[in-house]
Amino acid sequence: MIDLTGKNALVTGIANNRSIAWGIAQQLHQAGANLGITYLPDDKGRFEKKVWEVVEPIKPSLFLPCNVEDDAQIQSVFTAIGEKWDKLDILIHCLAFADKDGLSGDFSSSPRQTFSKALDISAYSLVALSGAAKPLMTQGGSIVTLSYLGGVRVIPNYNVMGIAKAALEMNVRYLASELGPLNVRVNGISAGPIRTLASSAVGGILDMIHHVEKTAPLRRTVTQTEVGNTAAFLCSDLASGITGQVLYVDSGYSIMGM
Ligand code: 0WE
Repeated sequence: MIDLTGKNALVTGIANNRSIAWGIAQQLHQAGANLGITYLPDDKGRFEKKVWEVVEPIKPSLFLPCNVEDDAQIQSVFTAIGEKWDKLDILIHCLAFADKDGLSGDFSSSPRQTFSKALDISAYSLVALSGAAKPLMTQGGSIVTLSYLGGVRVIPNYNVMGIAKAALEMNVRYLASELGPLNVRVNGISAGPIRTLASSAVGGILDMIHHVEKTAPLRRTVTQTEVGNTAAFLCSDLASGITGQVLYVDSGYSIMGM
C-alpha cells in the first residue's frame, strides 16, 4: 500500500465534502500523511466554518486562510508551516476560478479582466505557492495540481478556463525542470468531469457527465477517491521517477476520437 507516514502535506482547494481536494486529502491522510488545510476566507467566515466541518475528522495540524490573489496571505501560510513543521513534503493545488462571462458564449468576447483574473487564480497561483514551498521542501517533495481536458482540447463553454489550464500544464513542466535538481517532483492530474460545487455551477454539466458515461472506455465518470488515490501515488516514493507529467484520471475518455 501507499505509505506517506512522516510526510507533511498542504492541501488547498477544499470547499465542501464533494471537492476533489477533499478526496485527495482523505487518501493522503489514509496513507499516513500529516495534513495542513487552507480555505478561502470570506467576511462572514462561512467558508472557514464549512471547510472546518468537512476536515475535522482527519484532524489537520494546520488550518489556515489563503486567498491566492493576496501575496501576503500566501507568505503567511508558509511562515506558519515553517514554524510548525520541520519540512514540507507535499503541496496539493486544487484552485481555479473564472467569472461567469469567461465560461460561456463567444470566446472572442471574453473580457480582459475575466481573462487575467482566471489566469491569476487558476495558473499563476501554482507558481506562487511552489515558489513559497521551495525553501521548505528540504528533503525533496511532490507538488500535484488538478487540470482538465479543456486545457488541451476545445470543450464547449470551458473558454477562458481552457487557456488557464493550458498555462497551468505548462507551469507544471517549467516548475518540474527547476525543482527536479532538489528532488521536488511536479505533476498534474487531468480529471474527468465530476459533480462538485465548481462544476454544478456550470450549465450542462449533467449532459457532459451522461456523455462520458456513454462513451468513455470505463462507461462511467471517475470519483473523488480515484483522483485522491492517484494523487497519493504521485506523492509517494512509488512515483519517484515521475515528474513534469499530466496523468489522465478520466475513465479513458480522452483517448476516444468518436
Ligand atoms: O475546472 C473546472 C471548473 C472550474 C470553475 C468553475 C466555476 C463555476 C462557478 C472555475 N470558475 C467557476 N466560476 C464560477 O463562477 N471544471 C473542470 C469543471 C467544468 O467547468 C466547466 C466544464 C467543466 C467540466 C465549464 C464549462 C464547460 C465544462
